[in-house]
Amino acid sequence: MNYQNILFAAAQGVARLTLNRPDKLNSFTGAMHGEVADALAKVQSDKSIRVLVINGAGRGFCAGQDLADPEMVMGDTAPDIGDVVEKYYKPLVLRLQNLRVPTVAMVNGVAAGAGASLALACDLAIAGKSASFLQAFSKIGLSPDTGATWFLPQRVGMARALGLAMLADKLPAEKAAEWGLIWQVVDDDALAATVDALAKQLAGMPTKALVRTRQAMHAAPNHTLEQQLSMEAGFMRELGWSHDYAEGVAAFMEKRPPHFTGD
Ligand code: T3D
Repeated sequence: MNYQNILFAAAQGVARLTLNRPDKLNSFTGAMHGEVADALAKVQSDKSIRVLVINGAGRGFCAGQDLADPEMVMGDTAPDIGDVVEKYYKPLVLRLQNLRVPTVAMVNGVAAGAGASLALACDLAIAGKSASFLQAFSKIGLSPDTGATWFLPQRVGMARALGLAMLADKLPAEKAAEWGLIWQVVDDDALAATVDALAKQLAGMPTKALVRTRQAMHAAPNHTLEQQLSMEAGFMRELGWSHDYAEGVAAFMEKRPPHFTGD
């Protein structure tokens, strides 16, 4: 596929997906969704990729749905926004959650609407100090989507989640980190280097263990303690037979750094 709305490249185990509609703050069109889905399929099938970094071109991360996208513009009949969510945003979150590698959102500017949700759907979100998170939905008469109602209350608690979503105030990156919405905030000019170092670190880690960690953490709210303990045991059983576990233990015993392959 020839990408017009994103940039995608992979090298040394790190895949980088850049939302590339800077003039429109990288807001999502149907075409961009198709390209993102194609790039995520590449990540899923290319075993040399060990981590995915998502960022936005220009001054923003992503402003959510492009409100001028022909698919969304009101004609004689109102569009079915539920269909748009089912067709694009729900699969996007599920693809990210089921991705076989860890994911990092490099939030270089405003993340609004589904753009904020996209950052939250990644495993680790790192933002520059000038970035912000905006639950823009109520400003246009909608309720949050793309998993925002799932991720927000789990990370910041119900009081803050409801305040953010109902009032649609911009949450500055530093407060987002303070509240536990994102992993880290750094100076704007340190963002690229910080994310590069993190991506390199993740690309050298035991990939399957990281992904099982994500899955277990996200499954917990819907499980009883007993169900969660069983899930943990299942993952430990599987990982216990992995190359990376054998390597991790051998490296520990031999007092040397491990060489994880993701197998
Ligand atoms: O279809 C559905 O609705 C279902 C799916 C919903 C998921 C959603 O994401 S709903 C939420 C959609 N997003 C928004 O409502 C955010 C709208 N944007 C804003 O509120 C502001 O742009 C920001 C707060 C994000 C940034 O403000 P600011 O002042 O830094 O930038 P700006 O001047 O508003 O935007 C710069 C340009 O990007 C501008 O274009 P122009 O006038 O220079 O040609 C603006 O129109 C464009 N832009 C920003 N966001 C969007 C957008 N164009 C289309 N859609 C956008 N979402």
